[in-house]
Amino acid sequence: MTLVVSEQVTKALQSNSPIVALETAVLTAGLPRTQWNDSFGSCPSCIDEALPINWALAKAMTHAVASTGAIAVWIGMLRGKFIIGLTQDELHELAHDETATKVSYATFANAMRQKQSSGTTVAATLLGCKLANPDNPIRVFATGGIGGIHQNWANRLDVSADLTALATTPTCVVASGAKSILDLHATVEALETIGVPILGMQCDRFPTFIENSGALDPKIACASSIEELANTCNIHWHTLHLKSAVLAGVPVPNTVALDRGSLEEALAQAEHAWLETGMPSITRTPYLLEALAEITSGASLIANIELLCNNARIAGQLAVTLSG
Ligand code: PSU
Ligand code: MN
Repeated sequence: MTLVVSEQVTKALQSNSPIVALETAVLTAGLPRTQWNDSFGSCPSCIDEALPINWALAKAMTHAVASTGAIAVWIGMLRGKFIIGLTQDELHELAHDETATKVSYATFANAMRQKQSSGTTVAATLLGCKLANPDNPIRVFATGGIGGIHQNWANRLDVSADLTALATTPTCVVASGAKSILDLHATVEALETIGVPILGMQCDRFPTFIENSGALDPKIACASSIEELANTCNIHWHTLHLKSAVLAGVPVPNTVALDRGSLEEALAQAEHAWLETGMPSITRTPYLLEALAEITSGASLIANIELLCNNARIAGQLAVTLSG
């Protein structure tokens, strides 16, 4: 058996208890495995500075979900097993495994055959939400930012399989939009094409991950409360019987947001440097995230951590509302 659904998840789905899926690519490929370093600035209060940053974040997101009364369900691949509902020990092993990178739809089967351990992207985690129970999938999933259509797509087509998964999985993804390293207008257009409603949480511009959105960012519909978001989800899936995802866009908390546009030049340089490496496209996002942390002397890391914890909490509230 290479697919494992934990008993807790099976029971929670049967009893319609609130649960929130969490992706592990953010742990294996999105954040450092080193401890907090004071050169980054002061450590966000939601994480334990004595632990490796990615592991501290895993604990903090679990706590943020639990604080709402929902259950955190980590999804990932450990030694070739696709596990929906990793135990604390399994999650610890994955977060500390230096060989673990990220798997998405296209790389999953091969990595599984080779019994690798790997974090799952939004796409692969959405697959887990569906496989947990095809008749009654996990309905809420929290992450930092979704993948989408990369810039300069006319020269080199690079479209994340996250979009493929969002088109075919009836789960609400709670995320801070997508990184400005993507072509955000093209990404939002593609989400419209594949039938994914986007609702900004008390905002009407597509959130741009760790940056404040600006007037030129894509305009989206606004939800003023969790209840409004939950109602839209219910209508989308249960009245209209649509099978696509709903995307909830939560802006990065104001106190840690970076100024929109301030990263543009540095990102263009990092993008260019990545192209020169000749590495496969799956390494593009992790490479750019690492470069960003360096360029911003840690400010991007602080914003990333804070938004991940905030999104986990809001996803927990949504799960509680949907199950009520
Ligand atoms: N956004 C982040 N950090 C990340 C990712 C996105 O801020 O680590 C990851 C997510 O797991 C997302 C994936 O699903 O990158 C998209 O990768 P790709 O473009 O290779 O599909
Ligand atoms: Mn890609």
